[in-house]
Amino acid sequence: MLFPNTDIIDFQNKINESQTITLISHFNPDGDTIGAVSALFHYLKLKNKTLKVLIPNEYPSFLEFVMKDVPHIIGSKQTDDAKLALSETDLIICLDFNSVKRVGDFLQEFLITSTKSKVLIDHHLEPEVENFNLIFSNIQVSSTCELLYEVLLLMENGNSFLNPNISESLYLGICTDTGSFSFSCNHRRTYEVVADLVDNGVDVEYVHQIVFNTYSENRLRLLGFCLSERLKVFPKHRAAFVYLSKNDLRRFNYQIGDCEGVVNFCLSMQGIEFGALVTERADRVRLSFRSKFDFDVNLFARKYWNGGGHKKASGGYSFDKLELVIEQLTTQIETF
Ligand SMILES: [Mn+2]
Repeated sequence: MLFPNTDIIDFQNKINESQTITLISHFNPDGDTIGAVSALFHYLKLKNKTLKVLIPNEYPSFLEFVMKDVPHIIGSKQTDDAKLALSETDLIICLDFNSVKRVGDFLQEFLITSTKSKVLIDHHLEPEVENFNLIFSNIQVSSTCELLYEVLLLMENGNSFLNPNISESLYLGICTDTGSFSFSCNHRRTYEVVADLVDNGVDVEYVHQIVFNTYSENRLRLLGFCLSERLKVFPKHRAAFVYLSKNDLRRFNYQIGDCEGVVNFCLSMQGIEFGALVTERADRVRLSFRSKFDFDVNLFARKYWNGGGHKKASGGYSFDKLELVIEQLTTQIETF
């Protein structure tokens, strides 16, 4: 069994004793955190709970198809509602993050100081045990959605709890967090879970079209620009990165999510094992890292870039100027 029975019973009791439950995703939401929030929303709706869904900032539009039936609060826009969702609730369930920092600067204070019971369901390394009352953490699974499936299945004593909404949401998290089944998916169990989801209403081709084939013209041209004008390759060091300035983003009328996946193109080159994307944002420079094989980008992001994540996918940030960040990253690559 993945988790002790006592934890499952504890979670069940927490849900039973709560009338209002708040679900919260991480900042800069991806398919896994949104899929998990949406799946759990549909599951708890069947239990007649009053649900509040808190998304710290806007999610990319390709995730709208699972959120359209999920009433939600965007924390960065509806700040008062967001605070209320964390204070006037009986239970808070955090999905797909390991640290309260991941809900963003504005919300983390309210999440920490909220006296309500907090449950974490997540697959990132080293969850902050001190900040949660109950934790379901496993780093072997493909995604939080796969983990959530296991937790709900245990809660239901192995009986099916899936309907098309829950299945589609869980599938969304698994297919995005594995890059369409190309990484973090070496376990047989992932495919057993997916088989069950397909049996219960997922149209794989439809989800794939919606999630992966919905580039705007600007997004596609931005990708072309990244690869032809902003790609630096270090063949000797088996590394490559793409950088984008605020001006570059403006030129292509950047929308949230438009840089999704750009970093993976670095790794699509033969002989390149470390890839990064450096983007200049309003208040900081953001970095995402990817690796093939053994280089641990979680450690790398923790050590140098105020961040972390997984061994093969991580992120961080810096308050230095873009030029300086590029210089620092170049030096790091050349010294490794
Ligand atoms: Mn995830």
